[in-house]
Amino acid sequence: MRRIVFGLLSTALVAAVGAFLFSSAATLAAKIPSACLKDASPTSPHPGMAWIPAGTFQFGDTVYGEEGPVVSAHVAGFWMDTHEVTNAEFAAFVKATGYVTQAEKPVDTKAHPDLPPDMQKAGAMTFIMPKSVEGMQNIAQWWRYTPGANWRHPAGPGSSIEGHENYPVVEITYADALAYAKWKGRALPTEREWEWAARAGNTKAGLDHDQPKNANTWQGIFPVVNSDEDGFVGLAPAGCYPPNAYGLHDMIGNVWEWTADVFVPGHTTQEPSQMGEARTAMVGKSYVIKGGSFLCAPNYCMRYRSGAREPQEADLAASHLGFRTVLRAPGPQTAKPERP
Ligand SMILES: [Ca+2]
Ligand SMILES: [Ca+2]
Repeated sequence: MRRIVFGLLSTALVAAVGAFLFSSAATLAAKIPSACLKDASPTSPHPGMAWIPAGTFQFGDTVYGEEGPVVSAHVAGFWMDTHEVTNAEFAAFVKATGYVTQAEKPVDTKAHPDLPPDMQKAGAMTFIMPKSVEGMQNIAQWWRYTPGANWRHPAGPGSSIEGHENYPVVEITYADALAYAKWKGRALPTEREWEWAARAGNTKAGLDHDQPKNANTWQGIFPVVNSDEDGFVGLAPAGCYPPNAYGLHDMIGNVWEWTADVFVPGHTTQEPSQMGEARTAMVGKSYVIKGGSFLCAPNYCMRYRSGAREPQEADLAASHLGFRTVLRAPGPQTAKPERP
């Protein structure tokens, strides 16, 4: 399966991240300390979550083929994390449960029998900023499968999350994100829920095509020139940019975010047949990821939009991909405080 990894990457990982990201940590920390995370919902009955009201909206966009057609969609109200899940939050989960992420374990060669030896080792995808590129078709010029890369060592052996407690956790597979969500008594958002939350009440499609000013994306010519106008050449701590109208930070940019939906190209007018909690991480499946990352640039991967989407192989972790959770529970008028 993973012999097609780079094929999938050409669509699933066209945004891209990096090793340089953590090597430049000192520079980033000097600019804005690892402390941007703020609780945007201090009075919420579900701490760290904001209420997303029910709504009907135009689901999808028209920039890339897989985003269309734009269809009408309805979602019920739900609670959503105001931030991408952080290293500190994921560490608490691991400490409590002893959970071991997929990137920390050898690859399942029964599921992926044709992998070259290096890709059979435990590891994950890391972004390496090249000095130059020959065309943009071969994404192996900036993406690399790195043995030893995982959430504790996002850029591979020698890298660390020490001092990055407020940064979004990365190198997380779909199963890892789902395990965390279940431990919290929550779920991963459906694509519809995620997109509606990112719209923050705007029911129209296609009104957010411009590169956002208040989000961590890539300014300059990807992947060789990053002018750093938004303050971060790499990942930012969660919550450094203003929240949207629903109180959600970094829905657009910073890290891509897993959703619960199996990826199929394009939208249909039917609700996905596999909607709901019964879905599990299926080997060989790709899931929809949303929001773009700090590697999305105007010249490549204009996916810093609410309607943008990409497939991501379920069991392949990457350094530009994280997640946040949702809670399907009564709204703020009737909600009871969550038990600690
Ligand atoms: Ca940036
Ligand atoms: Ca994000």
